[in-house]
Amino acid sequence: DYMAVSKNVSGPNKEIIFFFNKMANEYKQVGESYKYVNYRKAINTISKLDYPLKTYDEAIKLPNIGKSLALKIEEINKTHKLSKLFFLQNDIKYSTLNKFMKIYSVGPTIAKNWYDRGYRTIEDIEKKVDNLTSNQKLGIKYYNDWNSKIPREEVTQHYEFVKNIALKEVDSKLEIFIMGSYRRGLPECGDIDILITKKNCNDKSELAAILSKLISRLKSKDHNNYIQCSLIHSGINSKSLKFYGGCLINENSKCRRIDFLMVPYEELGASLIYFTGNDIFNRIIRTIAIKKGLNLSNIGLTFKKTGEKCIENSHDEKTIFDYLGIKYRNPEDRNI
Ligand code: DCP
Ligand code: MG
Ligand code: MN
Repeated sequence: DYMAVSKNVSGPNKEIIFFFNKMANEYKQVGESYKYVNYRKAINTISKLDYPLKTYDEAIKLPNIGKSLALKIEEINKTHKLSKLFFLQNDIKYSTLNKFMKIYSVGPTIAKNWYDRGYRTIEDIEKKVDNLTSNQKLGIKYYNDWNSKIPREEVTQHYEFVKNIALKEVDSKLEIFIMGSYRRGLPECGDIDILITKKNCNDKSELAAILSKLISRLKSKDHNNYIQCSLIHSGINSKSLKFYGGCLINENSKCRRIDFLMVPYEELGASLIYFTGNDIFNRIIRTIAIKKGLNLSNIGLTFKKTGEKCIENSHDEKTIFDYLGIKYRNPEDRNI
């Protein structure tokens, strides 16, 4: 099987999975993607076991588990703690970098530079950094809001709200999907991911105009300035048509991060796969494609050698799974 799924978060190894999840998230947060992926792969291995994993010797034999992770498994079983996690969470440098990287549009290089200049708090950054980009300023303004998870029910409200306006005020032939962690069925989401296409329309300039119109409707007073700020609005000259920003569903709510992706109808299938994720699932399915001499991207499936399309119109996901020779997987089973 190309990836039996980690449903066993309550299974016999839930404590190990709990700690490994925390480690993965720590590393993801500071941009150490190699370690992040290693932890996710280990979690995937461990969650498939139907017996409790106890010792180093048992653990080291498993796929995706090397010496360092096997040692940690034994430590968790013996002490019900993980010293490395405790260390990361209490290390001043590490936790400061982590804090800075939670500002939208701040990566490891900038965070480290600020740390080396002696800055330690968000207030330091606000007062002492004089070359903040406008996105970083928004990241600071909405620091708490954008670092809070959104309950699933609220994401549903946003989706219904946006869909209604798009269909009634922009174009009734639009197809609007809610993507990301929401489509994978998770109870809370980091942001709101919306995918839009127009049935049988592959004309990029028409799609760009539709996206601009939708965003301006959503910014308007008629809708209580639902969209409060813009981070990225990329148009016809860029690889993909997208808008990233902040939005407010009602006065009592927090400002939420929202990502719109507008795609040609022929790219819908590949876009659905890409934008559903999760990121690890995307890596796995792309690796499967590569092994078959194919290249899967968010725009479609192509032959690696010639770059030609494998499927003329790929507006559904199943066609792509079929072509790759793998069983279709429901979005809820893509939480790897
Ligand atoms: N994606 C990806 N690689 C990235 C970023 C995104 O493959 N570096 C894809 C997979 C993600 C999807 O886009 O699932 C949406 O991206 P998000 O960052 O919004 O992630 P999720 O919606 O999965 O999680 P969250 O609840 O944190 O938003
Ligand atoms: Mg998301
Ligand atoms: Mn997103």
